[in-house]
Amino acid sequence: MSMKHALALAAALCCPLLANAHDYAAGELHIEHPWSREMPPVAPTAAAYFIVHNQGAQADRLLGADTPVAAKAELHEHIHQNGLMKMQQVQVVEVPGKGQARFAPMGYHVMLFGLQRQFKDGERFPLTLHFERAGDVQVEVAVEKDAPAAEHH
Ligand SMILES: [Cu+2]
Repeated sequence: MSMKHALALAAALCCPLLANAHDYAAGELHIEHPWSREMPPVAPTAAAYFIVHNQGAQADRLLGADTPVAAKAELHEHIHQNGLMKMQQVQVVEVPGKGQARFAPMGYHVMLFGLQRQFKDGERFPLTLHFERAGDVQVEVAVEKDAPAAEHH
């Protein structure tokens, strides 16, 4: 392989990693960077995170989600109870008007059960979010080893 070809290949490999942040628009909603943490191959579940921004004045509500890669997807929250962290299913997550709903580790998440297989760092899988007003929004969830930088603040 010539030097020129090697450089072109390096560039082709570099850019999908740099263009890692991705987002989706649906009506007044903006869904920022859906991602999931890479799990061990034997893990029975995985969780998806994202931030829903609502630019409209009216609130919307996330009613549920589904994906072809898992048997079941549920909306979950983490709660403190008797000094323990546990998670439980919630029926809806409100996205306030001119506000946002954050899905992040130790908070709201979309819990995936019965995965066909665990995905690896760098892979993506489809997820459909069902909103009361905005309707169905299909996003791609980026699988990452570590939480994106935005999650640290
Ligand atoms: Cu959960």
